[in-house]
Amino acid sequence: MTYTVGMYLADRLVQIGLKHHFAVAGDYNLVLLDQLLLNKGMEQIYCCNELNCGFSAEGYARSNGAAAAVVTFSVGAISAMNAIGGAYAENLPVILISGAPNSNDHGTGHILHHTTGKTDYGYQLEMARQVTCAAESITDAQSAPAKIDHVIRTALRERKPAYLEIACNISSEPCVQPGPVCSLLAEPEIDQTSLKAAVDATVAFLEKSTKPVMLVGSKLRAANALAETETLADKLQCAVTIMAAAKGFFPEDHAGFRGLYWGEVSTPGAQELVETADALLCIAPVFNDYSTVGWSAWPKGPNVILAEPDRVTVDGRAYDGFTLRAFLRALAEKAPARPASAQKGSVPTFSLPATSDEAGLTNDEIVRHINALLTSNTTLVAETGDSWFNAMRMTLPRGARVELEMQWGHIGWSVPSSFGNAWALRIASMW
Ligand SMILES: Cc1ncc(C[n+]2csc(CCOP(=O)(O)OP(=O)(O)O)c2C)c(N)n1
Repeated sequence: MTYTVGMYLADRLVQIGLKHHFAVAGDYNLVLLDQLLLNKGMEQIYCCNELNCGFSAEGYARSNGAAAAVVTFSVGAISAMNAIGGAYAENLPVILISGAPNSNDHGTGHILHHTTGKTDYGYQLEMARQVTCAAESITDAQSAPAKIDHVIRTALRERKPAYLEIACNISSEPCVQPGPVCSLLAEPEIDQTSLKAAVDATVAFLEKSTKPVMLVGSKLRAANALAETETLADKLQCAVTIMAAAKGFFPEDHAGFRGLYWGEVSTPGAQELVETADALLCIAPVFNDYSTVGWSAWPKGPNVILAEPDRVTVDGRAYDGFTLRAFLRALAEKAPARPASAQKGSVPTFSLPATSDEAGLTNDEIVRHINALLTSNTTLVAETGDSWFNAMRMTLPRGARVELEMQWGHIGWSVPSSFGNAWALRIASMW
């Protein structure tokens, strides 16, 4: 059998760990979908519309690390772009793959169905560039491998969605086969000089402090540094607080865990801890209007150490050229023990009013009953709106996961995202 562009794409998706891709068919991607189906390493999960398809891939990426959604041109892809904007906001590498007009149609003045009626078909690529970290249009088989690899590599490195459109006559064109995957998955190179300087400056800063506090933010999972953060907490022995969008990103049974910091709506004691810390180590935070409670709870100033996915700012100096994961790992080796901030009090929670057999179906009762159902295997997906606040009131057993979409905040996201997430967890439970 001739090896084709579609087969190349399928092999690459399987190589980066996809066991499924999400799809809605249309004239522009029919041949591509058939090519993808030839690969037995990956199942096609069919969706009822493209917005759901995009959100299913978004949910899959939450548990699997990456995902793909395959849609038809314009009438499909433009619907999916809302979910891709969400994946951008939430730092999830979802590859949006759209079928596209026949390469022979370009420049003919042909008006094609499903398009806006323009005879220049480049508008979708232009739109996609605004919500992805890399976007390519494939109109010939020869350049397909480089474009596919560029898009996938960039998405994995940046933890952002990326976009590919493939002319409908090109998916079944002959193509070279891909090499091994390690080149796509390789960890970025680390500037050891900069890393050492950042770690030394942070250690010096922490050594001068008596009651540092850690604040865990929502970009931590995308930075692949959940375990490293816990190891650092073990070493520092200080109080650890989480931001709302990072619920579940730090184990709540950890000796240092001291609750949710959300300004005025923090769990009891957490606001005072964070706002009186003489060193506040903010790890992968997103400070937006929600998380700062309308800019009233935005940690800033000389006490703040800002450890972001691509840079660390401490004591008036910025360091880059290494990953957050590498920084936290190196910091944990040298960090001093600073237990003072964690010594006072028990782990705080939002209190619920006493229940009774006659209690009605109130928010309090819903929180109580759902919380009682949570186990270390649960993934709790909290829909945009009131559910966010209910999720914050839950106490999580170790291992329980919470999914939130607090940056994008699309109502209706939770059902398709849960669907995709469940497919990914099905793989994990089969391993
Ligand atoms: C796609 C989208 N459209 C509009 C909004 C604006 N919006 C925010 S909350 C909300 C109402 C949500 O009502 P409901 O789903 O009942 O949530 P709850 O009352 O539990 O917060 C709307 C329309 C949004 N967040 N997302």
